[in-house]
Amino acid sequence: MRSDKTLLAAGIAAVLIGLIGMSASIGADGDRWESRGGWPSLSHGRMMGWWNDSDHDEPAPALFDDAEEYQIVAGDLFFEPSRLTVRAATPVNITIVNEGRVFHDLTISELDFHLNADPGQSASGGLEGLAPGEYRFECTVPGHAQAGMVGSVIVEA
Ligand SMILES: [Cu+2]
Repeated sequence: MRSDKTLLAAGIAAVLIGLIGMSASIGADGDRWESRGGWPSLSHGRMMGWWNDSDHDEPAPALFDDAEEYQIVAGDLFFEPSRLTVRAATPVNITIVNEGRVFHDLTISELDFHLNADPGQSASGGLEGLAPGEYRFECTVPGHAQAGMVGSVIVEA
């Protein structure tokens, strides 16, 4: 006799198998797009550099005490919120929570700021002394920024 637990386990296994299949197809699509030369050359070169340098292994920027805390959810393929407004010259800690099924990062190239998070994981890093302005962030996994994983940190005076 099958118990509810058995059915639940079978259901979870089916979902996991489905997710693995989806991840594999995302990777295959990325390779296919790349071989067509569909990426803008500048971001393609930068992204390839990012992957080759394995910056995704580097530690997150140090957190600050008494900082204002902000959280950004990374999904497949979006950031929520995609706009963050912070005050200039105020320490800020940013946390990325990856609720997606694939690896994502949050990179502010202009500030050399990188947060990397595997599915179900989060990562936090600090920023301080920001001058007023708008700083673009994006996910640097090939194809993700083009698919919508971009946003801005607005620093108000
Ligand atoms: Cu991503």
